[in-house]
Amino acid sequence: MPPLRRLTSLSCTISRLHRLPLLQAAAAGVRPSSSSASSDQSADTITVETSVPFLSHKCEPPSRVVKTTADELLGFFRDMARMRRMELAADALYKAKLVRGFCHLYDGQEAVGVGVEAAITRRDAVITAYRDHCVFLARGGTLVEVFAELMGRRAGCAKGKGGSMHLYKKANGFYGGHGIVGAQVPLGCGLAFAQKYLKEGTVTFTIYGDGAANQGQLFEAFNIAALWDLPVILVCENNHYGMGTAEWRASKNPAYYKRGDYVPGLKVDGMDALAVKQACSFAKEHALRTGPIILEMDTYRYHGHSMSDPGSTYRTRDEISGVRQERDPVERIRKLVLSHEIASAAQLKEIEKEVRKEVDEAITQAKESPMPDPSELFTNVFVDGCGSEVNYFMTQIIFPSIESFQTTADFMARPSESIGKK
Ligand SMILES: Cc1ncc(C[n+]2csc(CCOP(=O)(O)OP(=O)(O)O)c2C)c(N)n1
Ligand SMILES: [Mg+2]
Repeated sequence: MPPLRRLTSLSCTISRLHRLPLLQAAAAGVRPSSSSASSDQSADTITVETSVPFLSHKCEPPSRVVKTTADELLGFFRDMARMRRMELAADALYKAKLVRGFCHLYDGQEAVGVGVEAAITRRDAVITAYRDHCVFLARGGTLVEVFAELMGRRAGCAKGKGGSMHLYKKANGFYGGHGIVGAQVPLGCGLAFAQKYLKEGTVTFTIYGDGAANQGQLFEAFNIAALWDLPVILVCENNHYGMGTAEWRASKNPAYYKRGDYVPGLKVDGMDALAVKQACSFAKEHALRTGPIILEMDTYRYHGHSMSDPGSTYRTRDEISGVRQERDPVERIRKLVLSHEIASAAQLKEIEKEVRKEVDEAITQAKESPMPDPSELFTNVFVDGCGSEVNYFMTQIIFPSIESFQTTADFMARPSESIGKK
């Protein structure tokens, strides 16, 4: 069972819930279409129409009517609330100087993370850029692994050596976390090539931004992916800004779902987790049958580009608060849960309280994890036996204060207390 669809204690009690008046559903701004009231409501199918129609390029769009369940909606709510809380906590840790280096937050974009995951399995692959914390969590990474990695500690998913931009969990099909804008797109096509070559029947989702969408390497990757019918889904997370640059300043044609020319595409409301799920299921099927497809996710980031960007110099505060009010992905699911009488407002608050506690506990645990041992300095740099050996000259140039050694093996053989001392 995909972990994002787990049962919560709430789903056992929903049938006893007081039915909300219909007016309340209307006030919530969502249109419930059908839900049957049986004794096991958590498993019943609920159908919901996507917030806006899909726009398509060279393909027939999927239906706007999405099937879901009470369980799935509650799972989306909990998972997105956890992501939101984690990102706010990461912001605070950064400001407290416990996180150093780069840090790019995902709050606002959570529906893409959970929606992609809801449509695929862990045998499928996902690869993304540096805005990776929540994608890692969606792929089954833990809060402790994220916070420890951000703080450079051993319990991090990359042993504290990668940091915010390089979260990784190969066992769950998550291939990073990449800092070079756009570079993950050809890498993702390479993963899809391997999947096809090995006849795995799986696909790769390679996620990039609207800024990255203007890079030459993407078009080269589209070409090969289309030529070889690779099972790759090219997900453009269009949050409408690059690094302090609005999309209209950087893109002659901001219809990113059409930018693959001969590659079909769909434009999706990336603030609507159910629309994302629907589009990703459709795209997975398409990619396995026919080859690449682009999904442009229309989304928004609330924070600045990274921690050094206040995020308010190239856009107005009104724009940001308008998106929060009208399109927030967590609030959308809250309204659906309430309008379908799946849980009460108080129960959803309780979930948020539980999530806050989970995040606080994870931070405490991450802080208790030690820093990496100095002997780890040159491990995991190259695949064993496939890369250059770290040698005397490199260490003398880059780390002149570190004791000289001839090969990695010599270095590794040193007692760790002696490392760092001449
Ligand atoms: C090849 C390369 N060029 C420039 C940068 C600096 N840079 C980092 S993020 C970024 C903007 C990318 O924006 P977008 O693709 O929209 O992604 P978002 O940050 O909005 O998620 C730039 C120019 C980089 N990391 N790599
Ligand atoms: Mg962007």
